[in-house]
This record gives sequence, structure tokens and C-alpha cells, in this order.
Amino acid sequence: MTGRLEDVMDPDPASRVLTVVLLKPSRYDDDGYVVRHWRGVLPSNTLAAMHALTGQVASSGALGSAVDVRTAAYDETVHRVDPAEIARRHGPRRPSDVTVIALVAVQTNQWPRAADLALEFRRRGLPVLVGGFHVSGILELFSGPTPELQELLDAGATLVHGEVEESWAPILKDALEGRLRPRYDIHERPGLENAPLPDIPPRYMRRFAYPHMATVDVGRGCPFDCSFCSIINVQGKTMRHRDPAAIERAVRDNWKRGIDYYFFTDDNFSRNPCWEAVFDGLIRLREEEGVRIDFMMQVDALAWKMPRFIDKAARAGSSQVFIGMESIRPANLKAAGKRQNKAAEYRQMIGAWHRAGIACHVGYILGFPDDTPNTIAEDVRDLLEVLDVDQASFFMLTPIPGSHDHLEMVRKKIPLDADPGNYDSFHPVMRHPRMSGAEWLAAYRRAWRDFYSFDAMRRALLRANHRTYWGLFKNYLWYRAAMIEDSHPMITGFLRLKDRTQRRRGLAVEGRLAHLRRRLPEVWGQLRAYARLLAEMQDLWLQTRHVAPPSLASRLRLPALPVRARRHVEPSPPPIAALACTAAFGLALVAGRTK
Ligand code: B12
Repeated sequence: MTGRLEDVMDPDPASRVLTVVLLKPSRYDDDGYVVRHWRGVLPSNTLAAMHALTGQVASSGALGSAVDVRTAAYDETVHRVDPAEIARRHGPRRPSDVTVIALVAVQTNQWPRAADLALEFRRRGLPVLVGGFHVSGILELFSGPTPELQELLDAGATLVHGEVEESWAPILKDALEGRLRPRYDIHERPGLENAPLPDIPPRYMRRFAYPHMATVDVGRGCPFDCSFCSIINVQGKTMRHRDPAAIERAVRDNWKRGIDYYFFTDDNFSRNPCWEAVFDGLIRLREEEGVRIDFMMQVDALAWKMPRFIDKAARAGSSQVFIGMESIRPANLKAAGKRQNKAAEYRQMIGAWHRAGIACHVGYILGFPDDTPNTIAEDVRDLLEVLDVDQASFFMLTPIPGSHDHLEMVRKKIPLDADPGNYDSFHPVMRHPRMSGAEWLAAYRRAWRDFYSFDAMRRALLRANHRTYWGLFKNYLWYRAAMIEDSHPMITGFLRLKDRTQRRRGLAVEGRLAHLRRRLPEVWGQLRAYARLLAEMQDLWLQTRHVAPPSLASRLRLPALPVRARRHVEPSPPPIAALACTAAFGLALVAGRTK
């Protein structure tokens, strides 16, 4: 039994069983292998939301009292997904039973994998539904399906465009009655006040590096006009939100289950009309009931000016804020329609968040028309040395389907990469006016290396505080691990697993021996890189631990290791004793639940 979630009960002979298999597909790497990790970092909020919605439909009796609804959920980024096994395990047992496969949260970069899975399930005769931002983005802005969507329609799959809080029961009813339509286009954007909160079962969370966390989209939508973003077109510019009292209740209940960290996935929490009520609820929980959760949220570059916002965020438990900075160059911001960002105010903005004791993580896009390798390197230096940003996530400018940029480029017939798998923000998918693809990629990679150098991380940790130290430290470990995995941190996890037989359509499955020959050096190289990383992180901790709050890891008295990574010298493999110390440090880091 894997960490997947499922209800297992004997069917009542008088009722029909509807099994809903919720499956979040992963993606293919450049060699066509499914990307899966031993431990993930961020659980899928959409999978949790769809799990809760399916539970609500089941308990509401909306499908009739004689229908027994069962749910299984898989996240392919951390679970091995084999369509044959899923069909065997969850397929209908009796002619009156129905099993439906729901591929959830399919982003553009996951499309090739989702399509292969959909076709495989269709070949096995199972009804397949596909939803998420790729389908919704395309069908929202184009008059009809693009060829990759049409391929699935031709295979008899159903595409779901839009949000399903108010339509999931009728769609499941259609599945049960065998009358699924090829397309569901849901144009009404549902209210969220009465929608069930995303439900992440503990068994799923055991697959993640920090299992004591949960996610909630407290609201949806964004009022701004950034041309690279698809949210405004898919979820709209009118903000919708969940019930703050329900969030307070869920946080209290989850606390009893050990959940002490949240990722509020709203694109822009500061534009959520109920931000203050949510903060007040969390403050009450903290200050009156001792429910001391921390959380991460995404906000815009104006949030710091909102009266009471920062102060209440700090009291409510915000330890880190993710700010859509995108660029420090006014011309770039203008080109992207990001009028709300004022580069001249960034220093003041970061200072305001820091004064409240909150670490600043910025989203930064590389590849605006005026960018060059030199300007990118200068920007990174400024982020570190002028703005004192604590963490940055870099993205190559990507015209994502559903965004204004994508629509314009298609209209103007500007050549774009035809492989949806590359729309992951770390592959160049269009021509840049001032950099070749290789130069752009090299500048992007260098940005990561420069920002996450030993000295830069050390500097940021030395200005951290008791509350932010471990959050930053762990994020540095995660981001540096992504560099080992040669992937984007927001897509990666710890220790890459590769299944020989699961390969992208059209690519040959290697023989066992050839695969072993390829994998052994890869795995060995990875393990060595992780050992070096742990040693470097231990060195980092030894040099900054006086800032850390007391915890198991900071109580350990470990000797300094002979690592030279901070001088950017490839260190020799650490000796056994040092490796043992490092492993103890790694374990302490995990076991210490160092927040
Ligand atoms: C949080 C988030 C993340 C988190 C995910 C963690 C988590 N806990 O979920 C992290 C940080 C990891 C992340 C990473 C990335 N993200 Co992101 N992310 C989001 C964000 C802000 C919220 C997602 C969410 O929770 N939404 C709430 C859920 C409930 O809504 P939903 O997903 O739309 O689902 C509803 C409907 O779509 C529909 N539905 C969805 N699936 C299905 C399936 C079926 C069968 C049915 C019937 C219905 C249905 O019903 C759901 C309920 O109404 C979205 C934007 C957004 N507002 O949604 C971007 C977004 C999804 N991300 C995006 C991108 C590009 C990325 C990255 C590639 C960027 C990067 N390099 O980091 C990576 C890719 C990661 C990967 N491969 O999975 C794009 C995707 C666009 C696209 N066309 O591909 C979005 C839309 C943002 C944008 N800029 O436009 N992301």
C-alpha cells in the first residue's frame, strides 16, 4: 500500500458504487521520464480541494441514496502511478458500478504526461475527465480546442473548463449515468463561502519533507492586469473568498492533528476582501488559545502600504511573504503591464516587512525584452546587496496558455515552442530579442547560483530572527536541492526517482542493463551532491546558529566540517566521521521540527 488515499469498504449489494480516482499527473523530464521524488515539498492544493469536494458530494446524497461514492487520490509527483494497476484496483467490480478517472490541476507543462495517462485509461475503457489551468486557459481565450486538446476529445475523454465547486455533483451524476459530455464549459465563477476547505489527508502528507503543513486557497482571482499571467482570464478579476470563520475552525482542528504550518495559495492574499477577518481569527487562535501556526502567503508590491496589513500579518503568524516583484527595472514592469509595482519603492517595501520580522521571498522574471546576461547578473546583485531580499524564485518569461502574452503571440504568429512540456518557466519557449536561447538559459542558471551562494545565504541568515531563521534555512536546503535536481524548486522534491518503464509516448523503453548503466552514475552523483550540500548547510548553520531559536539541531554540538563549498571550490567527499555528523545534522533538522 502506498501513501495514496482511498476508502475501502465492502459494497452494499443494493447500491451502486461510483469510484472517483483523483489523479494529479506529474510531468516528463527532458529525457521523457516521469518526474517523481522520494519526498515532495508542496502538496497539491487542487488535489486537496477536489478531494474535499468529492467528499461533500458523497455525503450530500446528491447522487441518490443508493449510490456509494468512493474516492482514491494519487499525486504522481510522489506516488507511482501505473494505469494498469489503478484500473485493476479501482475498476468497476459489477456492471452497475462506475469508475471515473479525474486528472486534476493539469498545468501546461504537465500536459504531455496527462495526455499519455488519459489515453492509457481510455484504452482500458474508463471514462476520463481532464481539468485544470491548461484546459481552462486555452478554452477561455481560444474559440475552440487546440490540437493537443482535440486529441483527447477524439479519444473520448471529457474536458472540464472552469471551476467546479457548484458543478461537480452534476458532472459525477453524468458519469454515473454514462452520459458524460465531451466538454463542460463552466462560465459562472462559483462563490466559495460554502465550499468545503481543501482536505489533505495525513497519509498523503507522509510523502512530504515537512508533513505538518496544509494548504488553503482562501480566495481566488486577482484585480491586476499582468500580461504574463493566466489567473485573471481563468479565475477572473473579481475577488472571491472562503468563510473566515470556517478557516479559523479548520486551523484549530488541524492544530490538534499536528498541523502547524500553512501555505495560503491565493495569488494575492492582500486583495482578498476578508484578509483582516482571517488575520483576526488567526490572532485570536494564537493569543487566546495557544494555536501558534505560521504561514506563507503571496501578496502584491503594494500590500505593505495597506493600513494594519503587515502588523496583523505578523501577529497572525506570517513568517514569510512571497511578493510578485518580477523585475527591478521600470521598463520591464511597464512592458508586463505590472503598473502596481514601483521599483523605486522596493527598498522601503522590504524594510517594512523586515521591521515586522517577516522574511521576504520575491518572484523574479528573467527574459523581459531589454534583459541581457549582464543586466540579469546586475539585478541579482541588487536583490542581494541593495534590497536585502531573503529569498528569490526566478522564472524565465513564459507565455502561458491563458495569458494575454500567449494570445498575442499566437495572433501575431510569433514562433513558439510546440511542446507544452517546456512551459515550466525553466525552458526558453520563445525567441528573445537580445539573447540566444543558450545565453538566456545560462543567465537564468547563473541567477540561481549567485543568489544561493554560501555567502549570500549566510548574510540573509545573519539578519534573520528567531521566527524566520529555520524557515529560511529549510527553504535554502530545498532550493539548493532543486539545483542538484536541475529543476525548478517549485516543481521538485528530494531525491529523484525514475521508473524505467514509464516513458513519454514515442520514446523507447530502455533495457534493464542499459538503464542501470545510465542510472548508477546518476544516482551516485546525486548522492555525492546531497552529501556535499548537507555538509555545506551544516557549515552554514555553524556560522549562523546564534540567530536560530533553541531547537534540537541548534543544541547539537557538532564539529565544523572541512568543507570549502563557500569558496566555490568543489569539495572532496567528506570523510566518514564528517558524513556521520552531517547525517546526524540532517536527522536533527527533520526530527527537530524546527520552525
Ligand atoms: C499554489 C500554486 C502553485 C503551488 C502548488 C502548490 C499547491 N499547494 O497547490 C506551487 C508553488 C508549487 C506552484 C508551482 C508552479 N506553478 Co503554480 N499556481 C499556484 C496557484 C497560485 C494556486 C493553485 C490553487 O491552489 N488553486 C486553487 C484550486 C482549487 O483551483 P484550480 O487549480 O484552478 O482547480 C479548480 C478548477 O481548475 C477545476 N479543476 C482543476 N482540475 C480539475 C480536474 C477535473 C477532473 C475537474 C472536473 C475540475 C478540475 O476545479 C477546481 C476547483 O474549482 C495557481 C493560480 C491559481 N489561482 O489557481 C498557480 C498556477 C496554477 N501555477 C502556474 C505555474 C506556471 C506554475 C509553475 C510552472 C511555475 C514554476 N516554475 O514554479 C510551477 C509548476 C509546478 C508543477 N509542475 O506542478 C500557472 C499555470 C498556468 C498553466 N497554464 O500551466 C498558474 C495558473 C499561475 C499563473 N501564473 O498563471 N504553483
